Amino acid sequence: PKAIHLSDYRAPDWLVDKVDLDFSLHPSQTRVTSKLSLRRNPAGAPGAPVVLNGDGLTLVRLAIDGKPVAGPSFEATPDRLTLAHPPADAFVLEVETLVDPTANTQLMGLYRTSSNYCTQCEPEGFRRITYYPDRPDVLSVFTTRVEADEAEAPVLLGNGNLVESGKVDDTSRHYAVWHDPWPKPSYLFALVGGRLAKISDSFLTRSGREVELGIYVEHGKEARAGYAMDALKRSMRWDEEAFGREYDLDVFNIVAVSDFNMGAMENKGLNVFNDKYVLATPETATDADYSGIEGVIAHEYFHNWTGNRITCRDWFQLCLKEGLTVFRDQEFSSDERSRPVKRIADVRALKAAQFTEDQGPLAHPVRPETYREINNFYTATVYEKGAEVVRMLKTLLGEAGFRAGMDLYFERHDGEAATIEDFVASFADATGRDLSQFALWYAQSGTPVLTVSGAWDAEAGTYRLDVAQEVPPTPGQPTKKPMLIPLALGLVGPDGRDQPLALGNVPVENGVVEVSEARQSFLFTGLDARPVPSLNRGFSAPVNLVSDLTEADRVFLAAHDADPFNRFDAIQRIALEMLKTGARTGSLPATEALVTAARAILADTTLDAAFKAQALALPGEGEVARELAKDVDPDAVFAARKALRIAVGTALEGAFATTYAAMAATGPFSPDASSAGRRALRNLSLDFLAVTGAAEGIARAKAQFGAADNMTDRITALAVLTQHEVPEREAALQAFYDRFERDALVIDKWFTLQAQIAAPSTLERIKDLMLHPAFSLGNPNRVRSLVGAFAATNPTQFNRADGAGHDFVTDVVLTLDSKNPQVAARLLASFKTFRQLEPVRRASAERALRKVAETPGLSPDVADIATRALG
Ligand code: B3K
Ligand code: ZN
Repeated sequence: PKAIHLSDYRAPDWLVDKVDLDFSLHPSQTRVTSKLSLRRNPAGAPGAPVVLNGDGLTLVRLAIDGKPVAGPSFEATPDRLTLAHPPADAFVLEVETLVDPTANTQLMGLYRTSSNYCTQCEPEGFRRITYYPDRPDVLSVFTTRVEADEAEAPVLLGNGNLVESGKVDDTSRHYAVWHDPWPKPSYLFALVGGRLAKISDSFLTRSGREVELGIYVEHGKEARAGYAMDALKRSMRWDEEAFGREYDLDVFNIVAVSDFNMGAMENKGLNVFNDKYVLATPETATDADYSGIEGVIAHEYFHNWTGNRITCRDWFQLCLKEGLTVFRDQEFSSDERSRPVKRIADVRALKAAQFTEDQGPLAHPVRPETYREINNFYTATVYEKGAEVVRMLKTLLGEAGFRAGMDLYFERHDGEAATIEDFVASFADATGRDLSQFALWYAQSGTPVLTVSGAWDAEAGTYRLDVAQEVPPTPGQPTKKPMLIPLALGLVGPDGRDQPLALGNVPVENGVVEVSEARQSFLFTGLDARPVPSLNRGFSAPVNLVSDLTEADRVFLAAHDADPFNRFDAIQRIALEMLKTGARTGSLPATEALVTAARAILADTTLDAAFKAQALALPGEGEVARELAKDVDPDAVFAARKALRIAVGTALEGAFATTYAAMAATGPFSPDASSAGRRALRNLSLDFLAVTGAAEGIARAKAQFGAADNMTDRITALAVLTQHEVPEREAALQAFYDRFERDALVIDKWFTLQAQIAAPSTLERIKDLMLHPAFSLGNPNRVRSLVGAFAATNPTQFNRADGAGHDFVTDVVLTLDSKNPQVAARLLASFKTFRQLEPVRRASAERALRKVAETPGLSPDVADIATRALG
């Protein structure tokens, strides 16, 4: 496919004032009739033809202003409908198409899942349903009639409010008519039909509007949707309080389906969810699942304002809705749970996914300027880095300035399809601040490196911080300009307390200095003792920080820093340096510093359990590899990490045993953050206590596995057992399977644990599991749990030196590509770090990628990833 460039954007030539859709649902021949009220756009090209997008469509009938049209006045291909000479500047075009939802394995457009009907239209799926100007800047008022056999689909849902429903005379069919008064682009269209159970609730908005809430699930799963409903109501309240945003329809429905390409979709008034992000009970869902559900429910709900009421002008602006909405869901979860712990978890995820993306061949700006396949740009950069950019705006403008900017953005652009320029201008205009340098965060890819060193002048009582910034070259961007980087910091005195922060005797507001030049010095005054700088507090900017802090400074910060994020970061950095040395040289350096810091954190009664669990979880193999950056041998990384875990586990055995006992549950299960934190710390202790594989640790894990009353405790015990080559492993895996075999979402966890075993036998095990009746290549959750988890989280086996891991994954990609190109492309993107590997493994990855790239008939999705990865 050819490249699309942001600079080529043109306003649409035709607008759609309203659209009336009629669906007659049928398993293989669904009839779609659409009536478009088309009007020439005064801002479009004069005299332009009507060109509507299609994708694999079969045209049945065409009429203009009620009169059938034939012959040369139009041209219809599966991918396009063209009226070269439209009759007038406004007319009604009626189009009838036939689609086959059962044959739709891409899960884009109208498809079937567990024999129900559902749709996914973002970004370009609506064109697989009917001919339409399928672009986000064409907003229209949709009315949708859905008709189906009543026995096959007793539930019929659409966007907006239900206006009418009934039986179709003398037939077994019935219908429902839904009307959405809010103009929207086609990507927000949805319909659902099927046999579904409903849980109901209601929400009273702050202005007194009663909203009917429904969550639809497969029959028998109603009891599992309660937590999602609770999260929805809390989200609705929070958006009113934190952003002044109220819900705007009489109904809000969520449908959980088991076949879905991503997490969920924010269709207006009718969110469709991967059931993984809806269904939870203590027996089947982990604490991570609960927080994932809360986060995704909130995210999709928040899109109602940031995404739906204000949408994107074009797909280059994707971060306008995604980065902003991720920021909003992060803030929600921070308010509902522990803010520092949420921040730590978010930064861990950012580094694991986005920093690696930025460092490899798939790096792109938060707002890309060119793409071949937009589906490949729903990335950690657009989402997570996009959220970081919004967070930095808030840091720079302060709470009040940020809120004023958001308010102005909503006021100016409600009902519009907006751009990043519109967004940034709202903040600039609301606060009077020039944000032109800041806007580079949207345009320049790559993670800035901030190199910092300090100079203490005892006589003057000053501390000079010299800062240099550099953004490394990335694909298409060899050189960069200096960025505006909000650097939150503190100067920690010998007593562990923050010393006053003043530049030239002027106090630094909010503890944030602004780095804006390539090289810059900050002279802090009025100090009585040499401070230890605590830099980039709260991870105020998404940068790689290189500082001259010593290991001793870090032990000090880990114990005393007033900023919890940096206490976490200090101990992680101590561990990371040890792991890097261990991986490079084959032997670990002295580990006392880490043991000392870890012991102090474990013993600190002022810290909550969730924080301790985060601080003591050693950096992952992926993070070590990313820090090493080149010639990475995953086996050496694994060995170093294993050795360090053993060193810490052995040195702190007593403390971990005490913690394990102290963190035992005191009452019935509750998914709240503090109970989850206790479980996390207890399970971390369990892992360290078993790390040598000695009998006592294994026995403890086995006992916990058998006795657990919740999935978190059960699955972590199983995870501990699977890491060790012990007889208890296979027995526990079998017991787990027998217990949960009817529950696909739980069996996904079973697939993942086995895919993560760092042993040469894993590849064969995965190939066997692909033949297991519980596995299906057609279901994205299954593919991600088994093959995706292998490629993304088992670096030693995916990158086997003999190349078998690489070949296996690319074979799966090629098989999957003809069924579901989006999921195939996502899987192939796990090669994004291959250039950092040592030469043998790098060559094997490159060979595997080339084989993909040279395969004829690839989807645009897979072809795009293969080409860019090889770049
Ligand atoms: N907006 C959807 C993502 C659609 C992805 C299409 N490939 C979910 C979300 O971010 O809320
Ligand atoms: Zn989103």
